[in-house]
Amino acid sequence: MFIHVIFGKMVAQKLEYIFKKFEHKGEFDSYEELASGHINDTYLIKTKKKPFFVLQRINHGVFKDVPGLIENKVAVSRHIQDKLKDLSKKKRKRRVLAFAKTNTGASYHKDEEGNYWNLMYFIDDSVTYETVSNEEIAYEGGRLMGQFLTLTSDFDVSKLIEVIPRFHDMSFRYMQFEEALKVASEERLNNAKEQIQLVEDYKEEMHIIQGLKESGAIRTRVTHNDTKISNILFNTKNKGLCVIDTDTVMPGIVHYDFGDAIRTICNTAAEDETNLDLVEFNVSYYKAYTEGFLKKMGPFLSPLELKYLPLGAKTMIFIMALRFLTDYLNGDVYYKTKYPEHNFDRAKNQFKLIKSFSERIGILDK
Ligand code: GN1
Ligand code: MG
Repeated sequence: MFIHVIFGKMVAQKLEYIFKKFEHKGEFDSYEELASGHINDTYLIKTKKKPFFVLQRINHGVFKDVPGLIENKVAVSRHIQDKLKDLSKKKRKRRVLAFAKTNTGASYHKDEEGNYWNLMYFIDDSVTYETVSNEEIAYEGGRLMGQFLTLTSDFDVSKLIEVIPRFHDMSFRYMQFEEALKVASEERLNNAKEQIQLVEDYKEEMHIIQGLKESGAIRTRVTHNDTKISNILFNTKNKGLCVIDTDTVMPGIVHYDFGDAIRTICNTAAEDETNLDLVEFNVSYYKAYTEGFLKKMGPFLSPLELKYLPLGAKTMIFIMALRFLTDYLNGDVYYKTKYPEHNFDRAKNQFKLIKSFSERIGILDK
């Protein structure tokens, strides 16, 4: 308890120190860790008088070019702010992330230990979910993601850096998996026998979308690349407000964003639920999400992009299963974990979801 108090005070002092490096009128009062992400450290900074802020330490082990990443997300936010200029200032502030500048006019602060920090304005009276509990939320999630893609559709994609090269590239992820098989412990290889076989079973089908991307049949556009439900902000009446966590905004294809959202929205349980009986693919949420998504994005899609959306969903569930499994085999070096089998449990969860997806939807068109 005592150690906790001291540690909490040290963290508060550090966060206050960093917070003061940015230009704003806020006076630091307290902080809360927002612990749902697997990569960065994110804190809600409560000030004596609102607005509150979100202070984030970007993991520079994972993201090799943090200044480039921050440039990406600030530029995309500005673009959206511009597109929403007909809204009142008050409304606009709730629809798109706004970043604070440092006292020296930069978009990030690099501290003495080499850590990179960025600061955003917190959007008040908002909620996020780890799972979806009704169709309205699924629909709104789809509408908001579709809107994000339409608002960024005229952004020059060549201006964005690839924050993690080949992020959703199946051959790259498969190659990493093969490397992990070579270094994994006997124990973990043995535990994961069944899942390793599943990777082989699905492998061919799971490369189809990438083939279409590489052949140029499916176009590259600005995509978010981490569209899980917890990255969609809702107001207290469950209306979609704003897409958050834009760290991975970079060139991609529509299937990445459609699919990654489906992966979490249609899972009846959270991503790391260990009771696999609770993990099912909810088809009515799929329909609701797709309806909301296409309401915005439909006119922007080619017939081929449209045709491959269901396979995009299956592929994104698979790629996460593969990445969690790979990290488990590597000895948990990438994702934050809370216990030794955490990555393995996440992988099993995603494999169960693919199975349920296949039973309940199948691939409509190949
Ligand atoms: C990671 O850190 P977080 O939670 O925003 C990961 C995503 C995964 C997600 C799984 C840079 O995102 O690709 O979908 O975990 N981000 C990175 O929950 O690897
Ligand atoms: Mg993320």
